[in-house]
Amino acid sequence: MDELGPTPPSSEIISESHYLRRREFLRNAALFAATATTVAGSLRFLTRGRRVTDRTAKEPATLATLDVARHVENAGGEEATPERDVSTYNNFYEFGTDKSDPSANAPATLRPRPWTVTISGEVEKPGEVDIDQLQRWFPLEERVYRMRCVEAWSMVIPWVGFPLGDLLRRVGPTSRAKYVQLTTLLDPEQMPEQTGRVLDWPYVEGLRLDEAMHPLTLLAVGLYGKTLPAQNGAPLRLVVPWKYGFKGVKSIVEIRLSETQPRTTWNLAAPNEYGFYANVNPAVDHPRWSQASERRIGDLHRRPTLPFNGYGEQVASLYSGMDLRRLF
Ligand SMILES: Nc1nc2c(c(=O)[nH]1)N[C@H]1C(S)=C(S)[C@@H](COP(=O)(O)O)O[C@H]1N2
Ligand SMILES: [Mo]
Repeated sequence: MDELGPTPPSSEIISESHYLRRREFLRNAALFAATATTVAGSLRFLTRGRRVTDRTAKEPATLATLDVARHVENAGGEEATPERDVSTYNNFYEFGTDKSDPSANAPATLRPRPWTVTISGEVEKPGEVDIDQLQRWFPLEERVYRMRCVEAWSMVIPWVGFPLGDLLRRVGPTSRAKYVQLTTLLDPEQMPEQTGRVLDWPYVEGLRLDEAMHPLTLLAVGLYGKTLPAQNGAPLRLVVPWKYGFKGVKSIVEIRLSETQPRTTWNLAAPNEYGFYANVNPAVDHPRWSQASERRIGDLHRRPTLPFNGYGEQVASLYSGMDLRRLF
């Protein structure tokens, strides 16, 4: 939080992890041990003047420049949040619950190549595909989107990726397919906090099939014109710009189509706080804070939050006839 300049008033520093406080307290001993290890690691770094890694950890990959076929601006002309903030202020609990944990930890242990994505369930063509092959199936687009975290901060991010709908059309949903579930890697060696119980692992998210097919829904493989940094969910993550950020599941290994609504991590953890739909809605407060306004990272002042995060014209029709107050 400190790296971002002015510290917001403490009323704004609200975390999805608040509900976990008691569990975190119970885990304190374990956390303390983990911190001690990290500190020991940095000390070795300082004394030897170079990064010390264990045999399984890989040097952080240099992020390759991606060939982008077209550029779509979809953030109302607003300037993008600086790359440094996008890649150092993160939520990725598999690497720790502080905003600075993912960038400090993920590049050392997450190995985004080689990487296989499994496509399963109610599809005509199930199977496994290598991430590099998957990336070649579709022309990559740069999409500049607003991202609104449920914690009431937001950013503007230039993603690189392709529509999830293009992939779904390619594999062919069966007539029974009504939902899509996307699952993060489960591997405590690469994602050390999966040894703890801060959430039920692996992290899973889901969409209704029509939401998944919507042209705004993106599978991102990069940001700022380069391969995704580990901490942002390399090598493949979901971006649904009209929903709260927690829907944007990272480091995806499986995409499963189903007839019934899939379980989703935050909804399981705190069903009265995080819904399956989780559409950005300033009129429906989180039980513990207001969602009426937000702080754009880098701004001093809060701004009003827009219904559907400003994408209502494109997506509101998906929910016609449904009670929006219930779609939190
Ligand atoms: N696997 C996984 N995916 C995740 C999370 C997580 O903890 N684990 N955090 C979510 C939350 S709460 C947000 S706001 C976004 C943050 O994405 P960013 O760090 O790239 O900005 O990732 C989402 N995807
Ligand atoms: Mo979030």
